Amino acid sequence: PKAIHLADYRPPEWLVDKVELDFALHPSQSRVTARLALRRNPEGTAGAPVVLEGDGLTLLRLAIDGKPLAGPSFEASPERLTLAHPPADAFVLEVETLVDPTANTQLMGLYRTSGNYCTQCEPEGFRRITYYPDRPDVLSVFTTRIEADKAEAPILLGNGNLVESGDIPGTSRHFAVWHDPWPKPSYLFALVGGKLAKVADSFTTASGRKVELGIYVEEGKEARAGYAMDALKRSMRWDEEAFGREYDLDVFNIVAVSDFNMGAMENKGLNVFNDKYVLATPETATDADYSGIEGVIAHEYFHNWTGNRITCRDWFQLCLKEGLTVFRDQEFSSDQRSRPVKRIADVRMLKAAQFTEDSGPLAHPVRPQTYREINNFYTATVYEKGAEVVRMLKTLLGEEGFRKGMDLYFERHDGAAATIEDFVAAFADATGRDLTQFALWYAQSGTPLLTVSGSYDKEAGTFRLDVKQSVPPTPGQADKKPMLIPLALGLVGPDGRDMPLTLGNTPVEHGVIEVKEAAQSFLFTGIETRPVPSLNRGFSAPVNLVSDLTEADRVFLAAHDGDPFNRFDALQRIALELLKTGARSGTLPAPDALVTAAGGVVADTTLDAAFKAQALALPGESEVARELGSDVNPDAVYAARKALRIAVGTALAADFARTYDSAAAGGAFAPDAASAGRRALRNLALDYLAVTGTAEGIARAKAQFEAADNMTDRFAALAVLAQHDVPEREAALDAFYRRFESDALVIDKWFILQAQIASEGTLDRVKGLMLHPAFSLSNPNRVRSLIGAFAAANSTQFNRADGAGHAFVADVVLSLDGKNPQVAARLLASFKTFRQLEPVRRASAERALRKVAETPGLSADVSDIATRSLG
Ligand code: DPP
Ligand code: ZN
Repeated sequence: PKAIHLADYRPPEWLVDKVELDFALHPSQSRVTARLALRRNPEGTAGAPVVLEGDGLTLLRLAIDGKPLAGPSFEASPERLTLAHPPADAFVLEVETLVDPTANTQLMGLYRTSGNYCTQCEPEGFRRITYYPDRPDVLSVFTTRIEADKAEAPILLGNGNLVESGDIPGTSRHFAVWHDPWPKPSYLFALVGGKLAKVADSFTTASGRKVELGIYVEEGKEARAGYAMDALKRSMRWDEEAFGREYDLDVFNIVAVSDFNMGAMENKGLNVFNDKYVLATPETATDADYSGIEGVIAHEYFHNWTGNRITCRDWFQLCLKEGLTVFRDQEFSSDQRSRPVKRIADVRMLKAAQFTEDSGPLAHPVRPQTYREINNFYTATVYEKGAEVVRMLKTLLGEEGFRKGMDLYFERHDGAAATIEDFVAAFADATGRDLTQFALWYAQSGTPLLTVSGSYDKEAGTFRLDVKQSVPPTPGQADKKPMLIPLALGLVGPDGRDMPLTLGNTPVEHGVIEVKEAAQSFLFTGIETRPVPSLNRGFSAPVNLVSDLTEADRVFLAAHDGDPFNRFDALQRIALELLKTGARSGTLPAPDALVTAAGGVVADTTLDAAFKAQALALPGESEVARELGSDVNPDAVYAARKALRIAVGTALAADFARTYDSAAAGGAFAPDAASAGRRALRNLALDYLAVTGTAEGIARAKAQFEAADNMTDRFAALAVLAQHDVPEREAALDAFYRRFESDALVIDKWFILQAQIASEGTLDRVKGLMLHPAFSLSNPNRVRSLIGAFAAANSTQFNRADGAGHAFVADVVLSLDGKNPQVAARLLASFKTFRQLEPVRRASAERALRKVAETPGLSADVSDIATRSLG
C-alpha cells in the first residue's frame, strides 16, 4: 500500500448529514442497507466525484433519491464506490451490501464471537460493512435498525437511545431501532446482536439526568461484572468532578466479547470490550486484572468527551484522543488508589514499552507524519508517550492553567474533529503561554537524553546544575532541536530535608525548572551544605537521565528522598548499574549498596506495602537490555538478574520471611489498593524466599498455591513454581489447568506462565501447547497469551542462540496473517529490539524478518512492520 502523509490532508469533498442503516442479520449473508444524505462540502473541490471507501464488499443495489441506479453512472469494486457525476449537490444515496460475519476472521467490521454478532470499526472497519467516506472528519447523525432471528439474537443493541422495537409479524424475527443524536464519525458506529445476559444499574448525573447502565455478558457470567459496573459509576462521577464532563445519553451499555483485537472500544453509548477487561471474581482475577479493568472501563468512558464529542480530524491526530484519554485514566486511577504507586507502575510500563519502541526501528513521533497502515500506530508512543506529553503540559501550566486550557478546548471544539494544533492552541490561548517549543514533543521521535552534573561552591553558598540535552536520531529524523523539558527537582540536605530552591533571587515554583537549550546551567543560591540533587521527580519528563550521582548518593536518596518516585528510582538505578556490569562482564559486582538500600525500604514502617513491592522488584530484563543498547546477550542479562535476585533474597532472607509471615491474608478478599498492596509485597517476599530453589522455598510456594482463596495468591505461587525445574512445577500446572479448565481467561494465565519459562524446553512446550484444545489461532487473547508472551516476555528463549525462537515466531506470524493481520503484525513487532542483540542472534532475527518480508501476499499490516523493522 501507498504511504499516506499528514501534509497531504484535504477536507472531505462530500459530507453526510444523516445516515440510516438497516441491518438484516444472518450468519453468513447479512444485508446492510445504508441511506446516506450526502451534501457537497462547500470547502471541497468544485465538481469532485463521490468516492466512498469499501473493503471486501459485495454490492447488491444502488439508488439515488429512491431511483435505482445502473450501468455507467457509477463504478463499484469491493474497495470503492465512485459516482463520477453525482446528480446534484445534495441527494440521498441508498446502498445495499452483503456481508458474511462468520467468515470475518479479521475481527474488523461485522463479525461473530461465541455465536453473537458484533462490530469493530476503528479505525477502518466501517468500510467492511458499507461504502462510506470512512474518515474521522465526516461526522453524521446515525439511526440504526437491526433485525434478526429472535431465538438467535434476542438482544439487539446500537449506538444512542432505543427508539422502537418489536416482533416482525408472521416471522421468527424481531427488530430494534436505535438513534444517536450526537454527530459522529463512522469509526464510532457499533451494533451487537445475540444471546446475552444484562447486568443493570443506573447513574444520576450532576445535573440530575438518570442514565440506565447495562453490562452485557455471556449468560451465566453476570456475577463477574460487578467490579466493572462499580468502576463505571466511579468513572462517571470522577469525570464530572475532575473535568466538569457529564454523560449525554439516556443509556450507556457495555458488551463483553471473547474475540476482540484490542482491549476495548469506545463506540458512542455502546462500548464493546474484550471480556478480559470486564469479567472478574476473586477466584479468577488477580489484583492486576482488577486494576486493569478499572483503568480500561475508565479509559473507554472518558473517550465519550475526549474522542467522541471531540474527535480527530484524521488518523495522524490519534494521540489527540488516545494520549489525552490515557492521561485521564491514569489520573482517575491515581485518585482511586495510591498516586505514587500508580506513577511508578505507569513509568515502568512506559519504559518497558515506549522507551523500547522509541529506541528501535519502529520509533515514530507521538503524531506521525506518515503511515502505510494505521492499524500499526496504536502504539505505546501514541498512547503512553502521548499521555506523558499531556502530563508535562499540566506540570508547565499548573493545575489551574491546565484546567482552563481543557475547558477552552471543550468549548471550542465540541461536536467537531480537531487537531493537535487546536489542542495546543487552547492551552496557549487560555494561559497566554507560548507553547511553540513544547509542541516539538508531538513532532520529534526518540527519547531525549539529559546529562546532568552538579557542583557545589561552599564559599559562595551556591549549587550549579549543568544540564545538557540531546535527542537521538530516529528513522526519518536525523537532526533534532532542543526540547522544552519540565524538570522537577529537589536539593536534599544531609538531614533528608529539601533545601529552598532559589535561582538567583527567584524562588523556583513548584520545584520545576524548565530546560530549553542544548546546554544550560542553573545556579541555586543560599545552599549551606553540599546537597544531593533529586532529579526528574515524579518522572516529570519522559527522558533518559544520566547524572553524576554516586552509588552512595543513591543509597541516601533511597532512604531519604521526599519524592516517593525518586526513592523507587534510586533503588532501580543502583540495581541497573549492577546488572549492566554483571551482564557485560559475567560477574555481578558486590551488591552491598543495593542490599543496604533494599533492607532500609523493607524495614521502613512509614512506607506502604504497595510502594515497597514496587521498590524491591528489580528492573526487568528488557530495561537492562535497552540500557546496554548494543551487543546484548539475553542469557547474560538473565543470569545477572538471577544472580542479583539470589544475592538480595539471601541477604534479606530474614526480613522477607518476617514480611511473608506477618502479612498473612486475613478476612475475605477485597480488590482495594491497600489489600492489593499487601498481597503484592507478600508475594514478592515469596519470590525472593524461593529464588534459590531450596526445598523450603518450593514448599512454601506449593503450600500457598494449594491454600490460596484468591487468584492473586494462587497465581503468584504458581509463577514462583514455574521458574524452577522441580516436580512441584508440573503438578501445580496440571492442578491449575484442571481447576480452571472451563475458564478461557484463566487458561490464558496458564499459557502465559508456561511461555515465559526461561529454559531450553520452553519452545517445544509452546509448540505443544499450540495443539492443546484450549488454544486457538483464531482468538486474539489465546495468541497473545501463548505466542505473544513467548516473543515479548521470554527474552532468553525467543532469542535462542540457535535462532529457533525467531524462526518459530516468524512462522506463526505467517500462518496468522491470512486470518487476522492486525494481531499478526502486533506479534511481528516483538522483533523491534533485534538490532541491540549480539551478532549471532541479530542475524537470526534478521533472517526471520526477511523470510516474512519476502513472503508473497502479505497483509498491509505485516508487510509494513517487516519493512520498517528491517529499514
Ligand atoms: N480506541 C480504542 C481505545 O484505545 C482502541 N481501539 O480505547
Ligand atoms: Zn483509547
